[in-house]
Amino acid sequence: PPPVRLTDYRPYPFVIKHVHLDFFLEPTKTRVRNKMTGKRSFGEHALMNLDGENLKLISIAINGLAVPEEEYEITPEGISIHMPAGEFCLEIETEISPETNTQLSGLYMSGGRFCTQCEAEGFRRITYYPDRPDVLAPFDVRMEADKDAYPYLLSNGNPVRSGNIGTDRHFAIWSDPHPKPSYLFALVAGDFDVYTDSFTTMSGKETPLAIYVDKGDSDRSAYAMDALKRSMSWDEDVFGREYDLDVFNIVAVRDFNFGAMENKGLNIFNAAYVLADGQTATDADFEAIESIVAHEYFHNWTGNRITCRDWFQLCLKEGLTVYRDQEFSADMRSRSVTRIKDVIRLRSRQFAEDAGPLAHAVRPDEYARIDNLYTATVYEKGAELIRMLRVLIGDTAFFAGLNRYFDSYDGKAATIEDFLNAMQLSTSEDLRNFARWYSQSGTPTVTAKGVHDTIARTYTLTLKQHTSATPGQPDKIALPIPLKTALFSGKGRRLSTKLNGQANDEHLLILRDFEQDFVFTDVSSAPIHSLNRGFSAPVRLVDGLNDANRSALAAADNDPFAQWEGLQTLARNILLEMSKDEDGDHKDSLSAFIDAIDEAYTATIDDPAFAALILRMPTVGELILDQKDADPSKLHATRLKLKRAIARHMQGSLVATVQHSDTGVFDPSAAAAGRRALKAAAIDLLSGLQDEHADRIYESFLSAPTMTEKLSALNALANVENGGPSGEYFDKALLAFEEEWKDTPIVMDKWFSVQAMSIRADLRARLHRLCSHPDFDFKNPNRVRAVAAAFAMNNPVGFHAPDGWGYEFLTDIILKVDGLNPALSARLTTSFESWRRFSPDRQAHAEKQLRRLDDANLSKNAQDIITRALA
Ligand code: DPP
Ligand code: ZN
Repeated sequence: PPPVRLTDYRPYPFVIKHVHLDFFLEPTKTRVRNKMTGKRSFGEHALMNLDGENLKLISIAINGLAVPEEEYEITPEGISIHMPAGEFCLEIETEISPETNTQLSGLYMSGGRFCTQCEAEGFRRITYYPDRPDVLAPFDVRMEADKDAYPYLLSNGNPVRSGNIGTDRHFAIWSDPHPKPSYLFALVAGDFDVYTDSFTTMSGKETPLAIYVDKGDSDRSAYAMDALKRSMSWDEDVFGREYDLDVFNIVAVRDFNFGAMENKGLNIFNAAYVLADGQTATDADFEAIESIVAHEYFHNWTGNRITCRDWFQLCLKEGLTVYRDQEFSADMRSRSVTRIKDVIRLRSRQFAEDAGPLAHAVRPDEYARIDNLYTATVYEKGAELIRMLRVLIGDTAFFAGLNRYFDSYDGKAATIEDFLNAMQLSTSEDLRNFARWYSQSGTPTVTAKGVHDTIARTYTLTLKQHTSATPGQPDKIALPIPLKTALFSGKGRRLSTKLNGQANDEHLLILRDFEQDFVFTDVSSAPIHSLNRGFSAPVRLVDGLNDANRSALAAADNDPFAQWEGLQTLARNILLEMSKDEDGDHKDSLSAFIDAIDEAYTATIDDPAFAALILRMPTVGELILDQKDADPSKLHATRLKLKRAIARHMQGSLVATVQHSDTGVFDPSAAAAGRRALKAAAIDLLSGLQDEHADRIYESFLSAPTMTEKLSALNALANVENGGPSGEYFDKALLAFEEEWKDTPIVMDKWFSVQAMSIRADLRARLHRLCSHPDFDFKNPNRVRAVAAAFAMNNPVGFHAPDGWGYEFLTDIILKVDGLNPALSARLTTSFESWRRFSPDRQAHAEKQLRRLDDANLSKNAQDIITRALA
């Protein structure tokens, strides 16, 4: 099929003024009566096209009269109906089978309950409808179901009425006054425990809040509720945005393709991002819950009140909303630690995507399958563009522009152009070139070179930008790249210098051309430049410094991101140097590096979350980005060697850190999480000394008071390579873990994934055991991801095994999943995205498996990824 193109966009020729949906809920035979009123808005063609997929048509009537068969046609995409002139009331009745819907798109069953997922194109699997984001209508929904099996009946908007029908059945009616596109529709029916609270909005309206979870889980909803209330209040304080319905509901379901979904007034969440307490969730889980609850809530304005005209504009809501949730997390936690984690995620996921065959623009101009556009580029790079825009135009213009955007497009479906226009009207900075960031794919590399002139007392910084060709975009144009920059003396003192006559100790350089000189004046001695501070632009930087400069900066830089980045760059360099020359002893560079780490660690120990990041070495996945013909096993071995050297040197302080444990009640705060993160980093380093600390690590597992500590010990045991007591300890620990948590699926997902990420010699046999475990379920995305995605995305040593078994294992899983859930199989297939970066033997094995997939006649979603990967 031909791709969907942005230039083919045409407005829909009908307005839908109101939708009334009636659901008669039965697992295998649900009846849906859909009554739409509306009229033609332009044009004369009498045909109305509605989308529909897997629907059984029962009846169709216009203005109360049955439509004769020759007046409509069922098409592969839906239905075409001859419409009369003027206002119409179109009634369509269809039947669907939620129970057999394993794609988890549309109306389906999870754990015996009805639930929905409609973004992007799931609503057409519920009823015939113009299933596109630019058709907005108010919805009323009536649901009818068995009373005992489905005591709660929920939908969007406000509850209107409910009651009994005879003795066995009941109904509920909900009404959503805010016009919305169909992808924001939601329905839930089932039995739950409910955790309730309320929030009083800035205009004094008390709003009941509720979280619906599995029976027995309501205590574990407290943190999500707290995060929701903080989000509501933060959006009022920072963006002036208030909630707008009488109630707000969240439902947790176990079978879900996304993390969560922002349906108007009825968010549906993957249960993994709702339920948490100290016993069952790690600090990373708490952090994710906080940010996802916030993300979905923030969509109420950026996504729901103002939605997207078409799916090419996906970043309009996602990039902006990720930016908003990142800022929220930064305000709730440590700003610098949050920023570093965001950059780690961007670099490991988005930079990798941008560097391979799946690279695409933040706003692409064509796509084959919309489900495959929910990518790191649209989300994470999309967020970076908003952040960069704020740096470029300043806070005042940024917030003025956002308010203008909210005022101008509330209740409408907008485009990136609309958003940038609102911004442009609020700033004197010309944003025309900035728009290029949305259309050009690939990560720019900025190369820096500085020359000091002692006599003129100037420092000339020459910056160049280059972006490599990406699929469909062989030639690149220059982008405006804002780089926060400071100069330091050789002794590590920050210099106040002049640029364009302005004196400052930090300057904003905007690199607009392919090459540009920036001349700093009043620079008495040769400085060291610190560039892209705070990661002000999403670029790769070749800094033009030597390692001595970087060590000096690492010790002196007052920008925490720059300090951390300096050490990461040193680590990357030494790792690449060591892996190039395996037999060399690299004594001098090693000891200089370890001193720098030790010094930074000691200096930051009062901020444990930050100190933990200092101890973190670049992952194999990150190192691969800098390589051709990469050999992950070798990079892993090198990385282990480096970790071992650090552990040897810092053993005393690492052991002391491991022995520390907070006492008393569990505290999910960022400060307490930081202490546990540091402990985990220390355990991880000590595990590099193979079995030397096995007893200590096992003991730490046994006595762990929190899931974070339990899992960090388990991870450490998983990553001691061979033989020795660690192996026995690992298996003993796994048995104990399984015994304790076998009835708690979200916790058992961790048990599956810690094994899938292990690098022990028995990995392959272990993976096969996991897939035949009685609790393994190809229909449950969390469980499949716990094994397959954990392995393919977080275990580069195993996945890229030189004889190709890792590729074959993943391929076998994709082949089994595809018939059940194409969105999931396509997602797993993206693990092949970097296959051309690896050594020739690995490439041959990967290609063989991609060809196998290509020959298997898979879903359109999976085929789209396979075709692009092989192109
Ligand atoms: N539920 C997904 C998200 O919030 C898609 N909108 O990003
Ligand atoms: Zn989102």
